Amino acid sequence: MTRFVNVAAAQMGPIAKSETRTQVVARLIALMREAKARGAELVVFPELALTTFFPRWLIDNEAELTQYYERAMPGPETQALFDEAHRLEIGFYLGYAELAQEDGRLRKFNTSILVDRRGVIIGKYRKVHLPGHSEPQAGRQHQHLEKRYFERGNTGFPVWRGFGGVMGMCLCNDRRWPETYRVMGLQGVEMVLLGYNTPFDHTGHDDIDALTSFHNHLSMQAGAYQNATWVVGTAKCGTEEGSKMLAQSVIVSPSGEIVSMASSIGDEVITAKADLDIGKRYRETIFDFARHREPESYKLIVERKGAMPPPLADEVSLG
Ligand code: CDV
Repeated sequence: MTRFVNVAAAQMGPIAKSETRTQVVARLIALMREAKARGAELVVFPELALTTFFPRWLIDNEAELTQYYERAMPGPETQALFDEAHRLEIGFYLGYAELAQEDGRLRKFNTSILVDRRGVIIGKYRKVHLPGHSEPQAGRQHQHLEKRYFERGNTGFPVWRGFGGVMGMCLCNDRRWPETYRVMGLQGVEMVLLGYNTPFDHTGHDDIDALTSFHNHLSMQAGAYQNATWVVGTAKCGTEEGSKMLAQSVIVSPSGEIVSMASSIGDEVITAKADLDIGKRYRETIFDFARHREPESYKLIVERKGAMPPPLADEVSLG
């Protein structure tokens, strides 16, 4: 029997610093209703979808900083989103900044959750690959201080059964790392959900930054194809507090093809009827990991001391 997931990516335009959680949640609910009206059973929201992208600023005042984090999920302002999901019988992925009391201290994570069609959280992921810096960089118009405001996630990359398949999550910069997809691929992931906030000026090198859009799709299409999985990538985009951020949210098939893409730089829902068995066909042929992967050979490379091969003798003498 063919297994379909009607999935939506709910791209968001900018969230102003002055917008309240209640206002943002109202936007999320409007997008959720549209996704449902278009037949979706699962809707994917962006990374840090409840606030403006605050790592662009140096915020020294702890009380000001912690306003951007959620102490509980659902909390007083986000409960309405869960209630609406339950009422509509639609699941969702949501990225947010998490403040957790753990190991006897307050810990900060860049987190996403997977919520089922009853409005129950069935999975939580904490971002592993944190980009940017822990100290502000001189000369930058916008900082990127994720390493200051979050700890590296401690969940690894688990997968969850849900929506008739095997679901995985990651967040933004994770999508650029092959290990992200492969760790989930080795667990049989069939659909990877991810949200992103990608400023166009993120490296400070004009030639690299000009390829922001290309690298976004390249990473997700390669991750999808090489791991026989659907990938749903949802942007928060547009010009947010003076920072231009990439849109082009996509739904990518295990073939590596983009089957749906946002065309605006604002709030927009895109959908696809995702056949999970497309992935199965790739996993049983070209990417049959059990038959074709060669982990012993990879181990030999990893065990060699240092990532670079030793210098050639003539290179040494020329030095
Ligand atoms: N939020 C992010 O993780 N953004 C990064 C940028 C800074 C490179 C990204 O990979 O899109």
